[in-house]
Amino acid sequence: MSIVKQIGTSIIVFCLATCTTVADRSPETNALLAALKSLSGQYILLGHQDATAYGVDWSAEPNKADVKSTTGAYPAVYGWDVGHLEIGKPANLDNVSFNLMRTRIIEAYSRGGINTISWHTTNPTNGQSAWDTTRNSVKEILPGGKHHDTYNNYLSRLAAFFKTLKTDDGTAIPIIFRPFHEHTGSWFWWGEAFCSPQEYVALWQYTVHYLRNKNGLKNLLFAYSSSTIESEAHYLARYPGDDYVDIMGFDDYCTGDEAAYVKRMANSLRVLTKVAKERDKAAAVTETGYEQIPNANWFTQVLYPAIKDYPVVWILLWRNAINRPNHYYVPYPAHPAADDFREFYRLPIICFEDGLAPFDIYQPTKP
Ligand code: BMA
Repeated sequence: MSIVKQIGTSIIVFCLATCTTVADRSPETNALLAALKSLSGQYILLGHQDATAYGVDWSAEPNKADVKSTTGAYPAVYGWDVGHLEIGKPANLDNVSFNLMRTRIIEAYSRGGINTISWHTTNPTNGQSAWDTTRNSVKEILPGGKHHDTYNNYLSRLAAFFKTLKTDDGTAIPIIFRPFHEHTGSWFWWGEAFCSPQEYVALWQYTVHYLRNKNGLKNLLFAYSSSTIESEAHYLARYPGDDYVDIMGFDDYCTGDEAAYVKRMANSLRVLTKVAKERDKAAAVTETGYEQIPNANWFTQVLYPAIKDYPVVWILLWRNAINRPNHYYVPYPAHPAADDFREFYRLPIICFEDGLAPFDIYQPTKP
């Protein structure tokens, strides 16, 4: 074989193992990705973490969501978290049983909603939480590291769960997986201070490869999401590469100083939407909100003006915790911000699940 052929073959073999093509994704998953891109700049979808699993004063009731109790509509995007699935627990770190999560994911898909899953994963090196930053764990779980087998076990449990996310007719439900989030901060074991850029990228690529290629999961899209974006260079320093990322995003919360939040959002959104456009990726605000919503006009007067001019396809508000009275981000019906949230719902570019219906986002385009 000539050297040219050899090099060519190696490139093809390498690409078969790593590069994403439409063939790596199911028709419904490709349709979702296309829909996210085409909706960008026209609509901003509203998401809520654990929306249909529990709310401020209820848990596991059918057909219920605080978003719906207040506005009449379900959110367009559902956030879930599979932290603790990796260690074989029946419920996640916020007590959502994985059986209920599966049911709610299937229901959301059947109504035309979108599911995204984050992963506050246990530290495989010592069994402590996602917030355990006592050691440089990432290098120890990569191939050759002494906790690599444990990490493989974690991933195999995730893959097994993801395989069960399907409709009665066997259609695999598209899932936007968002692992190792807020990695530009240093509060999770995969954070900036605890691994090099190369190690973070290697962990990401290994994870994608394990789920998508080794396990043949064709229903996954991957979302890369940092904490507040400081600069383009910083945001991209640990970017795993275009073949490993479908959606680019960031997390940021309003924590009292509304002006500071607005300023941070403007910078993050400017950088995010620029780099996402350059790579032909969808952009999203993967977590945001204002705990307890102390400003009754926050949704229309602070959040909306901050996001409205940027082509982000969704924003996800964090969870309305049950049994933790001060930890909620969506107004329940009696909350002082409920009227404003309803007004936000009615804004023409804001889209809840009822507004998604006409777009048929999972309908594969005809060849
Ligand atoms: C945090 C809080 C925690 C929760 C974690 C993972 O922001 O909501 O209570 O355990 O997210 O969902």
